[in-house]
Amino acid sequence: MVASFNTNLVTLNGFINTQEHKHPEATGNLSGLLRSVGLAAKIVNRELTMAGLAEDILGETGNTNVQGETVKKMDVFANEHFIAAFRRGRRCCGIVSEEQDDMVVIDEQGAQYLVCIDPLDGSSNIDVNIPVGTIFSIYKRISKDCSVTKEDFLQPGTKQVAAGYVIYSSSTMIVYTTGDGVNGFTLDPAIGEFCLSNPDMKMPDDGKIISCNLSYQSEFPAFVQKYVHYSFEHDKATKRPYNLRYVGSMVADIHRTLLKGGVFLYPPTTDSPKGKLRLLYECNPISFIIEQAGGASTNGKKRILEIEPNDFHERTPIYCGSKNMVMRMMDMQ
Ligand code: P6P
Repeated sequence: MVASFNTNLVTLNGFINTQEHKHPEATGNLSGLLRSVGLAAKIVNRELTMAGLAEDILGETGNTNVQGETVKKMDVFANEHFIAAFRRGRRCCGIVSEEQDDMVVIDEQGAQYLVCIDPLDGSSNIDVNIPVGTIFSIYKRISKDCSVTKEDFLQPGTKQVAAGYVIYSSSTMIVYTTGDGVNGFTLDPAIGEFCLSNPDMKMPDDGKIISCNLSYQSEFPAFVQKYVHYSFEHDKATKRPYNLRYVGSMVADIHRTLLKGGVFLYPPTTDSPKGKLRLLYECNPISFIIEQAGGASTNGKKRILEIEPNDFHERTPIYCGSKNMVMRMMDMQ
């Protein structure tokens, strides 16, 4: 008998090419930008897997970022390598990064795309080997015949042309959408390729997991406290009590929610009255993914994607996940 081999390997670059060919008007520039994400993700992944052993890459830089948060050395490493990859790829005209106070203007004639990015979200968890992630959002510029402007970055999330995350965990994956569903690719380190492992990802309409930092429970809005209480009541018919799962690394919590269903909540707290998570490079890209996978994502009043941003680093409350669970929570307002 002739041995059969799995030859239908779909790599990230192959998938990007296939998606491009579905759109005759495509110029290939978005494809090039997505390939830059894949390259930078492999570079960051390599450094992270050695972080425990490499000289002087763990720990803190002694600096704080625009958020006033302690900057980890891996934050700086990831930020620099993603920005360098976008510059080398020559398809990007500007970047807003969690690690940069102001936007990075790239003088690339003809480049039509801009990127909002959290280069290494959850990096405070690196030293204890908890999964971390990169979150990215891609827009087309609206300004013309000039350098990229602040207004180019302050478009609502509905204008995103692509968004995704990299999760650096027991395996490293890229999950992204260009508005035509969500697909997940797992890095095969033996061949150095991200390979299609989770085609057409769909979030369950219901779930039994609530993901939230309950340390702040007493500070939550009344409807959220009511929902948390509802989650822990005993009722077999509605699969309650729900399980509480909270990693404290957004990409890890969102990835589990995408695969298993559930809700992820970061409500306003006393310390973060507008919520802790950032709109441009955390909540918008994650919300695009979640909606494309059939879930819901709101700030309690409107879809996250419909928020008109005013500032690069503005924050928002976020209630997202399985649509039936999010809707039930909103009905408690
Ligand atoms: P808390 C990590 O610092 C982060 O930005 C997200 O990845 C995560 O979801 C959240 O903050 C955790 O915040 O207040 O629960 O530690």
